[in-house]
Formats: sequence, C-alpha cells, structure tokens
Amino acid sequence: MTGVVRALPAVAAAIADGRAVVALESSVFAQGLPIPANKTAARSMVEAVESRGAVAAITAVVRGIPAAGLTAEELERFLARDGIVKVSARDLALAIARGTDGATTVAAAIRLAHLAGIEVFATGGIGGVHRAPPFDESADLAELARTPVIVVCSGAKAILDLRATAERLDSLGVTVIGYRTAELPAFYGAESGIAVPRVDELSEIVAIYRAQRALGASSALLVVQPPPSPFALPASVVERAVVEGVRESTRAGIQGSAITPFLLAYVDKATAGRAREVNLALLEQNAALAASIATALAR
Ligand code: PSU
Ligand code: MN
Repeated sequence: MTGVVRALPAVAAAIADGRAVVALESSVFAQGLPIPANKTAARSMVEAVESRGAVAAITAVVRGIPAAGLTAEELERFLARDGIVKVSARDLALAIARGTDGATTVAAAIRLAHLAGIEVFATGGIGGVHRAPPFDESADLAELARTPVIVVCSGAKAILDLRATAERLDSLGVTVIGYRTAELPAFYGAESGIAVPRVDELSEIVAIYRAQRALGASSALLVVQPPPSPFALPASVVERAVVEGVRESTRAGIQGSAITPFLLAYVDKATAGRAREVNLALLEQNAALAASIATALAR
C-alpha cells in the first residue's frame, strides 16, 4: 500500500527507491478500444515502458481498491470489459465505496498516480471540450489543473473542439509543451494550427517540471507529441468522420461519459479501422517517451 493506493510490490519498490515509474490509465483499454486491440495496446505500452528500464503501473479501481499496477489476472478481467465501469475523478469515491471494478480515465488515473507517488503518466489523448451542445467538458481538464504530474499524450482527441480545449488548458494554468513539435497535435494527425512551445531535449522537460514544483504549482505538465507519421490520417478524413459522428451522437441522445467512447468507435468504423491503427501506434510511442522522461527524472 502507498497510502490509500494499493501498489503492486514491483511498483512500490521502484517508487521507494526513486526509480523510473510510468502510470497508465485503464479506460482506454476497457472503454476506448475494442477487443482484441485493447490487449495489443496494453501489451505494447507496458513493453515500451519496461524495455526502457522503467516500471509500468496500470491504474484502476479493483473491486473497490484503488490500484497502481494490476496482476495478470486483474488485467485480463479489465480487458474482457465485462461489468467494468468507466471511472473519472468524480466517480472514484463511489467506485471505492461500492466495491466496483472501475477503469480509470486520465482524470482518475493521474489522481491515483499522484497519491501513489508516481510523477509520470502516459496516454493517447486527454479529454476536453466537446463540439456539440451542451459542450460537455471532460473532468480531465480540471484534474490536470490540480495534479502535479507529467502527462505524455498526443494532445486532445480530434473528436473534440481542440481550440476550446486549448483555451481551457490555458485558463486553468496547465503548461503545455511540444516534444519536437511546435504545434498541438490533433491525435490522429500532427496538425491543429494551434501553437505550443517546442522542446527538443528530455533534460529541458525535467527542468520545466522541476521549475513548476519549485513555484509551488499544483498543475500538470502536458507533454505532447504527434502520432508516428506513417500512421497519421489526413485531417479531411478525420474531420468528415468526426462531424458525422457528432451529428449521430446528438441524434441518438448520447450524453455524459458515454460520448467519448461513442465517438471513438464511430470514427474507427468510419475510417475502416485506420483510426485504431494510429491510436495503437501513438499509445506505444507516448508510453516510450514517458519512460524516457521518467528515467531522466530519476537520475
Ligand atoms: N485516449 C485514448 N482513448 C481513450 C481515452 C483517451 O486514446 O479512450 C479516454 C481517456 O480515459 C480520457 C477519456 O480520460 O477518454 C475522456 O473521457 P471523458 O470525455 O468522458 O472525460
Ligand atoms: Mn463529461
């Protein structure tokens, strides 16, 4: 146990020794990706972290127990997706009190990571401001504003209003930096037209993170990188699928936490699975970068 969070022995030992640890979310496996792509993603992310000498800790609420690191059996249960509830920040307490199996969104995952003493986290894309009324806004944004961790991702998913999302991050005081890019990626592709400060070295990322901590800032450091170029989708293809998906979600009355999984699945279908390929590739790449940052931080 690391406070309220149950850390697996390998995770707890690494945290105690100050070695590199990377936290991961589990909603991307239990709700974001279909079977069997979710297993491929979990495996490749863990492998990307461990091949760089860091320890991977998938976060979840396991039958009511907040956890950093899952046993093989627990991971199988989450990948099977049966009865696994999507848990964001506001749902954590309910899931704990009710003994639920809960898959963590970015918001819930960074809360558990921080409580466990893990400083680096990787995902695909954060949640943000949705495109259609009532302009649902992901709790990821508020949680990023109050959780001092490094979050590695490919920006916010293009199913969202990226400009509104970037503005909210700005207002909330979340520092966003591009790793070897000067543009906020659009998840499925590199271009959004939104500028971010460019950083080329891991040591600079560590220096920025340490400066945030020295300032007493409670906010996260969002490190973004574009998806691997061979997999990137043209913006026009993504845009067409997203516009259709948003129209369909409104017509079907999809609301709240169901919106994001609905749109991800829609875009996947509309692009004949190409969206899923980019998603898998960028998840692995982000896990790899997170491991390198965690290693630099541990030195
Ligand atoms: N990134 C992905 N796939 C996903 C998600 C992120 O590549 O499925 C999930 C994350 O868990 C993120 C969540 O926190 O979607 C956002 O959901 P919402 O908009 O309901 O807050
Ligand atoms: Mn929401």
